[in-house]
Amino acid sequence: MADNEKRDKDESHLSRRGFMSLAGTSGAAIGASMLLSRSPTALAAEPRATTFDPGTTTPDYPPRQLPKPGEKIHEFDIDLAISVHEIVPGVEMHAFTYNGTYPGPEFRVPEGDWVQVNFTNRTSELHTIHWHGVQVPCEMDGVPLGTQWPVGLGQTFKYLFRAQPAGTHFYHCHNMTTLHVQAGMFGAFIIEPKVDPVKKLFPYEREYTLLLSEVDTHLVQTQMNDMLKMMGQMTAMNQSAKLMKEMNGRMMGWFQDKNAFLNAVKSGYIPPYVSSRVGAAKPPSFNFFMINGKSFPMTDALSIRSGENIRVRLVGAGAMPHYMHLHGHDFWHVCQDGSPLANPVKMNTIPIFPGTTSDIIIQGTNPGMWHFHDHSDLSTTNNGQFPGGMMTMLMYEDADKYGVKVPNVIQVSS
Ligand SMILES: [Cu+2]
Repeated sequence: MADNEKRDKDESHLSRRGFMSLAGTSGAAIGASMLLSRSPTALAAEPRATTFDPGTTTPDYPPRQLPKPGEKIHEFDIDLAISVHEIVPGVEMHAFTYNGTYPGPEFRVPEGDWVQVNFTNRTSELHTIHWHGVQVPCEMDGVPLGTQWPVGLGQTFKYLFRAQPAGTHFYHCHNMTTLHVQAGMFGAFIIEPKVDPVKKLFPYEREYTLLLSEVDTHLVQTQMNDMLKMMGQMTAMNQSAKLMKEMNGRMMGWFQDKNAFLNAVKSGYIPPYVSSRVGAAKPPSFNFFMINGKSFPMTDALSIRSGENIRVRLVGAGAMPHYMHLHGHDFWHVCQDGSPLANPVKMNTIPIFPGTTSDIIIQGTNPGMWHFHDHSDLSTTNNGQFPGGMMTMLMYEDADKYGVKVPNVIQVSS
């Protein structure tokens, strides 16, 4: 953190209210309504998640504690660089990648253990990491200018926090989030519970994590080029501390508070949403829809055997809702935003809203090859062509044994 704190003191009093308000999501409300809609019976092993007790959102460990001498710390290095990512053959994009992969690596930590992530930025853009759903101390929340200075070229920020609460969570960049998440800055963060009520109820061996997201490849290409050009110039000019100080305010669009912003507008400052300094100011028009960074037919299938339970962790990592539908089966919705549900809900289509995670259990009850896909027809296309996008297959490894006879072909056009 030291590097980030060394900047000018008077820059550190910027208003945090605007940034903090971005942190709220509708996820908690969705989870709560699902919890309340069922009687608290089935998952008695996790009573904290099953009753309406105002205390149940209290973290198990005080978030502002620090590790005591001798306590184990899981240490991870994350390097952010620019890599080429292939969504489907013929479609490559430049991406911001955590440790070179799109999405970033999946991290798994036991509940209650300490985590230290050494995040090094090797691009000229500014970045952070936000630990979505994790009850970290405020300074570790990764909101640029809200809780920390964004991490610049060549800088390392050490994120230190305790892994809580248990469940399926994720991490992502919180600087220029619309662009940087599309460019690949997200990954799964799984906190493994001491006792897993889901495993107790539905014994399983295999599990899969599916990060759902989408990208406007044209917008990412244009904006990344423009931003890198601008940031490259700023980095080159950053030889003078005085110049950087002026640029922070005037060029970056950072203000001490609302009044400073209003005064700047009165004296001629044009906000970027009125007239962008870097490329066209327009919202994304998504053309590729991905599971773990790949679109159909390059998505990985889910393997299952008859009689087996598999756990699937679904993460709404992008900006659009998705409606994951499984053919030929019902499945059990067992966790929302990491927390086990009071009573699992049986369904065949589950909405995954941005910022939410849902865990489901699929039971191997109908041998065959089955589509599992976003039921929004928009999202089962590649650049407007069906089939493609957010689609994968549930594949029974023992389908032959049951006499299943279906054509096994890869389709990229109909
Ligand atoms: Cu970023």
